[in-house]
Amino acid sequence: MLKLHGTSKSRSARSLWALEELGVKYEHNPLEVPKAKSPENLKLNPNGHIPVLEDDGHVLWESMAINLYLAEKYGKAPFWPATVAGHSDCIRWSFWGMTEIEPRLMTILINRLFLPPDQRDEKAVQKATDELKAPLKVLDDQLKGHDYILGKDFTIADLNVAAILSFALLVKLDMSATPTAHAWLQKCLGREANQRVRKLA
Ligand SMILES: N[C@@H](CCC(=O)N[C@@H](CS)C(=O)NCC(=O)O)C(=O)O
Repeated sequence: MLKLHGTSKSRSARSLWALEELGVKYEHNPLEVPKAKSPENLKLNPNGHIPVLEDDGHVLWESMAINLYLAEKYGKAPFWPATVAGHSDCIRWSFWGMTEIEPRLMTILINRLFLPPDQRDEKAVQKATDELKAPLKVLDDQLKGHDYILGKDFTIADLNVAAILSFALLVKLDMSATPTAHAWLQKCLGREANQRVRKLA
């Protein structure tokens, strides 16, 4: 039995979205962020983070690893492409999201929403915003003439990158210079499977 630990109000939303897209049966433990370092969760993930997936005794953490695992084990083409080259494209774009996009968006998120106002660093926000321009243009160019990142179909690459980029909407990042990427992001986040996740604890 599949079990996903982590509230939808966290990065666990990414893996819940993957589970919903795949249409598999799973149990959801909506563990809240402050409880991620509980003794029970530390036994599953020594980092004390969510999400954590359990699949018949296999315990997996790191949201992107969970999603690629779920796509490979339970997905079919085109969501999980049929070829090794297609798999490498999904891995490539997922790593790209994690390294080029997520740290910068986290800097903005922390300094715009999480820290108390007197501890916020506006210079760090500006630097991260500037640094996002080049990778967002890469995504925008990739999507020109394509419905989705790998072509005409929605894949785990779209899900992973859109899930990371959903933070951009939270911090109201100006994406007007990359309108194709912005429209694609809205389209991906508007999918029914993701809307169902928004209603979960
Ligand atoms: N790189 C990890 C990050 C996981 C992570 O930091 N999760 C946060 C919630 S969004 C967490 O568990 N925070 C609790 C803590 O650090 O105590 C992933 O993508 O799964």
